[in-house]
Amino acid sequence: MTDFKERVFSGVQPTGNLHLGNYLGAIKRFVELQESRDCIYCVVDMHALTAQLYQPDLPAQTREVTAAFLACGIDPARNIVFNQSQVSGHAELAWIFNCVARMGWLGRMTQFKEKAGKDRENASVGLFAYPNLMAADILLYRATHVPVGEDQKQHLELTRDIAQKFNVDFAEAIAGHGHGEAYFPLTEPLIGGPAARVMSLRDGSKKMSKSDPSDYSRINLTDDADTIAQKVRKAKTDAEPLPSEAAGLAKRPEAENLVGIYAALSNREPAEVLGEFGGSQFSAFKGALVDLAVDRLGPIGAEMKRLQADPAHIDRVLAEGSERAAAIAAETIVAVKDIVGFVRH
Ligand code: AQP
Repeated sequence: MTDFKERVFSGVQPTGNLHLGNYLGAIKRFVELQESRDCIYCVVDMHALTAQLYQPDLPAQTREVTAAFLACGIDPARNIVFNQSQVSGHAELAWIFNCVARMGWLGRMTQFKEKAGKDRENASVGLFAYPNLMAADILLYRATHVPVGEDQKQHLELTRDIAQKFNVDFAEAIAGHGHGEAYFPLTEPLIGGPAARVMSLRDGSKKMSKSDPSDYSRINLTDDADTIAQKVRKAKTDAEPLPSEAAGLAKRPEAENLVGIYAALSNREPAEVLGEFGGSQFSAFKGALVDLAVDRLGPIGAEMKRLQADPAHIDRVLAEGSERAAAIAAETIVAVKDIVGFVRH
């Protein structure tokens, strides 16, 4: 099998309201991975159009996600930080993947079903084809690992299906152009930990989400200490005290969610958290969670605001990152055009 250089890629949509789920499920893990891997982190602005076409705040939201990356500790000198629309290879490869992926594959995507809702006829073609663009984002850099939240698992499986079909259907051309047995890696998702799926603070059966109409359902990265405290205190819970062991969280989604958030913020396992708080009432546990959340998120929110006050600096980071990303992307696009059979002049 072809050996691929280890490379991490992941993205976040600039659709506003960056929240604790985005941080614990994705950005915090991006920061950890930069210690050991070659990483590319992207603000996926083209994806942002799939849900709502005209977004006057898109530039500010793009800078907000970039500021969050930097404020959380991603170093743009060691990693590549850029916005998707500035590297044309994403759109070029996505078109080829539109022709690789099958309608049936995309029709099974649960995120499309959820986001399109009952009015499917009115959903944009972009929302339907979103997973193909996501596969292009990842495979343009022939990334081997993608840290994401649990909600993206199915899209990662589709990315592997696309890579596999491309490798098989073009096997002769791939070998003929000197790329060995496979041109694209079968990318591994990196999903895990106690916060792979952070749930809404108002309803333990729904994931915490940017688009939830209730601001009390999520903790935003820019919330101040008072707002965080209010949201945690109002978070839905049940009447029982916390159990002493993780098995006792079964069928208690709200308790499980708050314990998972505490564990992820303190870099511990839920069992250890319950070792400390088992038997406590929620009022006491919520107090400790407020202190921890304010301690961890306060500096991030403050640094985001500081960075956002200097948009020119953020734009320079994105411009430099886009140039470095484009250099890697160009190699893939040249190779893919050769493999597919487009005549180059
Ligand atoms: N609730 C969550 N728990 C853990 N991880 C999460 N992620 C999102 N929500 C949670 C992860 O954050 C990364 C960036 O997500 P995105 O920008 O692609 O947006 P999304 O997955 O569509 O989720 P949002 O933020 O909730 O937006 P909407 O409301 O539009 O659905 C991804 O790695 C994602 O897994």
